[in-house]
Amino acid sequence: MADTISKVNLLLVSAPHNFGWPWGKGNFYRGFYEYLGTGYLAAACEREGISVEILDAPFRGWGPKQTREEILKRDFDVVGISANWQQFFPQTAELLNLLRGLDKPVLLGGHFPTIAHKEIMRDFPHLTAVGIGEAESSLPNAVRTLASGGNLSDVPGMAVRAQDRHDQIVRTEANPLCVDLDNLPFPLRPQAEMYRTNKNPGLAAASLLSSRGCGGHCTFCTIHAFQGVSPGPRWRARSPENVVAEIEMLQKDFGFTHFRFVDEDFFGRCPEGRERAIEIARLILSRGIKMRFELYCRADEVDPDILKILKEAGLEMMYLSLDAPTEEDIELYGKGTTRQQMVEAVRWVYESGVKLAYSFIFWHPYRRLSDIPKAFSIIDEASGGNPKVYADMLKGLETGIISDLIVLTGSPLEEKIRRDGLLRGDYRQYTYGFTHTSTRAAYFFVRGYKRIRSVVQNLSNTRQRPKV
Ligand code: B12
Ligand code: SF4
Repeated sequence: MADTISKVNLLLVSAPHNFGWPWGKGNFYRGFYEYLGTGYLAAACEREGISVEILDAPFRGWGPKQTREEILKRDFDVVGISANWQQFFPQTAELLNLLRGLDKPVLLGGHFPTIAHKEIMRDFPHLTAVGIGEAESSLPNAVRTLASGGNLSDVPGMAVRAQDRHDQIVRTEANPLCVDLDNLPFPLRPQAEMYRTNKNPGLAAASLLSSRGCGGHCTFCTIHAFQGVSPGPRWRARSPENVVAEIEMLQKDFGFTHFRFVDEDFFGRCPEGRERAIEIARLILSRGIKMRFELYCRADEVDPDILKILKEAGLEMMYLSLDAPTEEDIELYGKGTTRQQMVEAVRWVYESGVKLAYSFIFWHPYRRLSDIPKAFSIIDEASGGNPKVYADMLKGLETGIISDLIVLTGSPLEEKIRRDGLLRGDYRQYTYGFTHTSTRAAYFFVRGYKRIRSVVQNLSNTRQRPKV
């Protein structure tokens, strides 16, 4: 058996991305954040004796056609495609269509395929299966089963066509969520050198995932639809020792000095989570590790004391998902954060000297034009009315005021907007109407501006793209 296993080759592909620029044909987005899903899966498969090659299409800037060509150049038994983002699903769909007729099993996985597995299996009849949820335990099992000519209907965590039920799409029970994250092997990083030497210094970072899941309940988010497929606690964390051991390995083996925590909820919305964050900082300091890092966080988790020790340990930038610019939006988005917490979080990060970044989800179907002036009031209040501080704080705004609500399949907001008769499109990509006609006009005006701006940015990015 061991011999058979050692001969199994899995090709893991990160599906191509394109932000949908109006003149972006053939201009595929080069993912600047290192994606860890394929690395974790590759490490789990290798531990089971399966040999794995990773193709990182977003970083290479490959579109669906080129990705297909690269896939066909390789020798493999099973191809697994990682397609987390609903926003990028059009490119995944194109790739899947181009792979019709491939005489090897094709698996798909990630956030969006987990949530929309029924529709995807229906629309792509040549797809062998969709992996459901986190797949460190199910993927090796599936690959081994396929390579030995077996059927996936007995493998946990798969959506398959049941041959004994007229190819009806059925989902096998998913394994429980992995709680002991320290037991997972560190993700493989065959592209580490490319990320480390990215010509844009802000992007030359290694991603780190120190926890999984989130204790929040934002109504635009799909984290609970994704994780709800497997039993287990919603937030799970690695120990500080395990996180710091990975940092040390990344420094020693690859020379990384810049890191980005990509946790959905670094602090876990609980006292143990905050204590863990402090312990990570203490360990970095006590071991004399010289590093810079950045992280995302909710406004209700910012604390000046934790900020202080994290900054000493190298925290360089904190990205606050403020999301809701008005009281009504806090309610609509289910943020569970008060306006006061947002104001304080912005002020504390700014005063700590850590670089402040934040975003709002401004456009949504229920927006009133009279909300526009309110959008900046949180920042105004955080600045204490000081025009220089206000101007400085505004620099942290990431596309902010002009960013749209993306209605994600499986999110609580999808249901509400559908009930209100405002949802357009289908499970792949939704748009929506507005309840106020004046908002509609303003939205299209801003969208026109945004398009022009993205074309300008696109042109300058094209010039600055790293050679890979
Ligand atoms: C890095 C990142 C990005 C990077 C992408 C970089 C890259 N090179 O690809 C960037 C910054 C571009 C990005 C952008 C966006 N992102 Co983002 N991003 C992430 C983030 C923080 C980390 C991804 C990661 O490394 N995860 C760690 C791995 C281990 O987890 P995983 O991907 O889930 O993988 C597991 C399973 O999914 C499964 N699996 C994965 N692949 C496969 C393949 C097979 C074959 C199988 C069987 C299983 C399987 O097994 C894996 C191991 O357990 C996640 C949050 C998170 N922590 O996951 C959000 C996340 C993926 N992003 C999200 C969103 C919403 C966005 C944006 C839409 C945000 C916005 N409003 O603009 C944009 C999309 C672009 C756009 N505007 O059109 C959502 C996805 C929601 C959805 N349903 O689509 C997430 C989940 C965050 C959230 N909770 O809302 N993002
Ligand atoms: S805090 Fe982030 S990950 Fe958590 S529910 Fe809200 S949007 Fe989703």
